[in-house]
Amino acid sequence: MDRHRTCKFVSGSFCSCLSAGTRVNRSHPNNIKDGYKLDGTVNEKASYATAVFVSPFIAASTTNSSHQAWINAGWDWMKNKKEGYFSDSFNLLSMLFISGNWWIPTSDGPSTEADLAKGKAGEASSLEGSGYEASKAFDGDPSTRWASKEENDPQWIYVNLGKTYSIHKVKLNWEAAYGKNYKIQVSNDSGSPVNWTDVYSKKKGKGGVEEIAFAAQDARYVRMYGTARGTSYGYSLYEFEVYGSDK
Ligand SMILES: [Ca+2]
Repeated sequence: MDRHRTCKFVSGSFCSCLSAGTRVNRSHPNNIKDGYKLDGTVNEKASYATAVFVSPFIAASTTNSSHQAWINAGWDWMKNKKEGYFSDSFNLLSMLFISGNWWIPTSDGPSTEADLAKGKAGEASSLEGSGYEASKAFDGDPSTRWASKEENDPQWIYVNLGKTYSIHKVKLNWEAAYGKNYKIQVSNDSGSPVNWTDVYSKKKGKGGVEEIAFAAQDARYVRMYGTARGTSYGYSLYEFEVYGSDK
């Protein structure tokens, strides 16, 4: 058994014991005291059900769906428990874990990467007018923007990265005139791009800043292809950033 499976087995067995109601806890989270001996009995000095001890048990119970009633009781217990910042922090962490409010960290955060599109040449299907050129979405300046002609679908904007990169993320910083439905596409054509491959499709987007990660793609050109606008105006991007690495 590998370590992960062993941990799951041990915590699962232990929590089955807890939720079934043993002499020690009598099947209520409040009966878990602040100390155990290795034989499973409660330390003589233990007297207080503190979240530091209780909440990790509740979290560990999520290894098996047969613990559901116990988890529910534990959740209510945690929700109503008020101690000091130390115990409350344990509760909060366990509740975040149990409710699935966490993500697996990756090494491709924006702070470690440079925007490959910054300063590169852009093209767009249309402009709302002078001052809203495609290049304004690739100038690294959050106060300038590209805007397409109003009331028209579809509309697009692409950047020419100058050579082929392996890309895995784009970041769109929308103005109030955002794209509701759009695709992110890549092309490796030489010269003016004609052949596009979809790498991502957005439905019912809400604008703002959208970070879009996808499996690594070879790309010389990267395009936002909008098919439905979020407002009656056009499409407008303050910035359209592209992240990846050299091939
Ligand atoms: Ca800009």
